[in-house]
Amino acid sequence: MIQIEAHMHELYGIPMATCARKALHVMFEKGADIAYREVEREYLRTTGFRLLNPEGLVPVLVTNDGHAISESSIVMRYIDDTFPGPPLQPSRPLARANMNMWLKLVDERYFGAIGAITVATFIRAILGDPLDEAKLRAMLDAIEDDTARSARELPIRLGVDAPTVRIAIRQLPAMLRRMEQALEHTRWLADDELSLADSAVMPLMLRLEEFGLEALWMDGGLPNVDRWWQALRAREASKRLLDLVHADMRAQITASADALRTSLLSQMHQHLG
Ligand SMILES: N[C@@H](CCC(=O)N[C@@H](CS)C(=O)NCC(=O)O)C(=O)O
Repeated sequence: MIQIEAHMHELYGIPMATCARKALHVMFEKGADIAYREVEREYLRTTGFRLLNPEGLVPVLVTNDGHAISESSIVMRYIDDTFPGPPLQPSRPLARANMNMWLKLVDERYFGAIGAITVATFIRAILGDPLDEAKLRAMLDAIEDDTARSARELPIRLGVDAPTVRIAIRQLPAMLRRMEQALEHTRWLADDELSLADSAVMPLMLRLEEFGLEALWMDGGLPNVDRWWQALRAREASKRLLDLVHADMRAQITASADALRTSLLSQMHQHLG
């Protein structure tokens, strides 16, 4: 049962979820006084949580005066807008446009790509072999949005042969190439100062690392991405985010990609060109 402390912002997440990590990273970068409420996936189905977000998804930020804000990019902007600390949305129009472009790409393309691979490996493994149909039904029934529901089902049934995974195998190398190019001109993704763009991409890179796919940028082919990742990972905010890793879940995520890693790496390397 969640105990709500009065007069304190609260950020809801589930363990190691990519979109919750976006908001958490911003919260840590800002040093924002927000309580992190980590709940289990099942809690997202409760009436109480649906009152906070009818979509049943995290992250949700509940403000100290009781307003609930969802959608990771909106939560990130809200935290940056309302808390003191270094601004994470550049004021220079071009840098701000760059940042907005990264947020859009992550929301509309790259989050779905990493999600497809996560579902085809880790979530598929959770549902067992042979597939636990009742558990799958319950998981799908809990997804409010029709598009998100059908995006979930196919990679569970087909694994890496699902069309969305085939697309992800092209999109994630495209993301890395785009990062490499951007980082030729600026120290961080959107600007010479860290911005929300870096916090938005960070959890996707963490997930690639959790899958054991870091050779994609570490083999010398993407030196700017490698430098950026080392610098980002070394930040205090990133360390605090990594403190929230569940070692057993991380091991499960990595293991779920074991049999596929060589093939994923070789296909993605081809798309890196
Ligand atoms: N567009 C939303 C996506 C939110 C979303 O899909 N959240 C996932 C975690 S990354 C979730 O809550 N999943 C619930 C589940 O897997 O049952 C955002 O960026 O916040």
